[in-house]
Amino acid sequence: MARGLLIVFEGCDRSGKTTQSTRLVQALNGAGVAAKLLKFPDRTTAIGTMIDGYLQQKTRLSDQAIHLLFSANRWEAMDQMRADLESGTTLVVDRYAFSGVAFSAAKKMDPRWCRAPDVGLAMPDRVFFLDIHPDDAAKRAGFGGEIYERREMQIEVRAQFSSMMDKSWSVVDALQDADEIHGQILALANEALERHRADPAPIGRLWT
Ligand code: NYM
Ligand code: MG
Repeated sequence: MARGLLIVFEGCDRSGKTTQSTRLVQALNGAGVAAKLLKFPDRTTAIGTMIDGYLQQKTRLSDQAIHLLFSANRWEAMDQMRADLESGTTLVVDRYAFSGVAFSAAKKMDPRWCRAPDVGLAMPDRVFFLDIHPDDAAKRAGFGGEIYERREMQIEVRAQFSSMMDKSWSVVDALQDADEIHGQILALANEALERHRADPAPIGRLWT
């Protein structure tokens, strides 16, 4: 049996990643594809609780400490993720190490330092980037509730994401109707799954 694919959603805050990643997993499961939804930060773990306190501005941490906690929160999930991928389950992940680099580098931290703690994580097969201008995101309900949800920060984060894109990324216009976005992403995901079934690649590439 072919391994599962690692599919990641990235984007600025309020771009619709949670909605779209949830819908993608539902659609894949409905079509008989084994797929599981994951989210980073995973706020349910002990490390995730510390991250949540920081994001909600209840606790303060240095830029370096919070960066490393976000990375540790991915590492604590990695063994299970690898086991799932190897047993044929496709993983759909709401944010990943790209968010780690984009948000920290947007605070003027050294991008090379920011990439380092994630070195060795499984590299995604496909990344869907939900693109929204921060002025439009700011109009959406809930924007501004957490620490990084400020216009200037989001503009810098968006630029950081742009600098990380390669051919495994698809940029999707997040201002479109949710059904339209879902249709586009499902088509892209099915295409990737079909290609993988025809020519299964092992879990190879690692984060560098
Ligand atoms: N975030 C998320 C980071 O700064 N670094 C990371 O490694 C990850 C995964 O956390 N503003 C930031 C991006 C968001 C915030 O994410 C919470 P979400 O998806 O809103 O729960
Ligand atoms: Mg958020």
